[in-house]
Parts: sequence; structure tokens; C-alpha cells
Amino acid sequence: MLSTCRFAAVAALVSAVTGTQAQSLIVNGGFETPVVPVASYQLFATGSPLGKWTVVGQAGDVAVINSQFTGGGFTYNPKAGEQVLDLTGTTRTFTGVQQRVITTPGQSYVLTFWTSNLYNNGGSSTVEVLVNGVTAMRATNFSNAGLGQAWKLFRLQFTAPSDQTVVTFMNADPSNDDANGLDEVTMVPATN
Ligand SMILES: [Ca+2]
Ligand SMILES: [Ca+2]
Repeated sequence: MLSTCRFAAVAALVSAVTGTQAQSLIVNGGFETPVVPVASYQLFATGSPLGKWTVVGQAGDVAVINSQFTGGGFTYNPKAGEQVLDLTGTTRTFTGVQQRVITTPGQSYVLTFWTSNLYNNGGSSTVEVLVNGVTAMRATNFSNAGLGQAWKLFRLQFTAPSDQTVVTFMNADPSNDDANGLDEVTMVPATN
């Protein structure tokens, strides 16, 4: 009996560990598609699809930037992969991206995402996160990597109210700030 209980405990632990590696419900959370020109970027206007994402908010745009792009002496190193999303785009408006995911009502989910701050271009970066249109978090990154992007990880846990959940990431930087990076967005069921 004792050995059976011990086996059950080990099985539960293995389940918990594999649970944290569940496939993300967010598609293209690294903004690796659509592929934009090397050493350049591509703008996506409000209302446009960006892969599985949709650009939303005030009239304006966001930019998908290739890792080799440099502008004004700044580098736009992604957190991972070859591309990164810049929420300020060229318009620096309250504009962002959202994605609708299938969820289980009452289930708890963990959303993680990395934001970047280009310290010498604005000083800070704030991303406003909305769940089903309601502000759930304002994530501000003050990290300093000079002329490059300094990355910081954020985490938000919430309970899904319905069988579909819309997750939105908005640029909440002031209009004189021209950099607000987002990369590696994931969403998985909470394991507790
Ligand atoms: Ca990426
Ligand atoms: Ca910024």
C-alpha cells in the first residue's frame, strides 16, 4: 500500500511537470510570421490581420521587425527567433494586437509574455493587457540595455469566464516614445 501511494505521488509530480509544458493556446506568440524583409520591418494597420492576431485600438499601426534591423543607432533584438513586435509602430498610438482563444469556462489560465524596453528611446515601456476587453494588467519595463532592447518577463493568471477568451496587448507608452517590444506570448491552463 505504501509503495502504491508513493507511485501515485510520483505520477502526480510527473503530470504537473508535463502540464507546465503544455502547448500554448496562443498561436504565433513569437511573431515569427508573416516573415518580414531581413534587416527591415513591416507595418500592420489597425483592423489588419497579423497571422492569427488582429491589430486593434486607435487608428495607427504596429511593426513586425527583423532582428537585423537597425534604426537611429538602435537595435531591435527579439527575445527569441528572428522577429519581434513593436507595439508603437510608426504612429505611437494606443494600438495593439489581440487574439481569440478557445477556453474552458471556470478554468484558470496563465498568460506569460516578454516586453522590451529601449531605454535610450523613451526610458520605459508599458503594455496594457486586456482579457475580454477589460484591463487586467499594466506591465511596465524600466530595464536598461542602452541602445538595444532589454527584456522582462511578465505573468498574468486569470479565470476564463466563457468558452472563448480574447487576449489583447496594447501600447500604453506616451506618444513621444517610439519603442515597445512584445515577444514570446504563451497561454496555458494553470496546473493548480
Ligand atoms: Ca520572436
Ligand atoms: Ca518604450
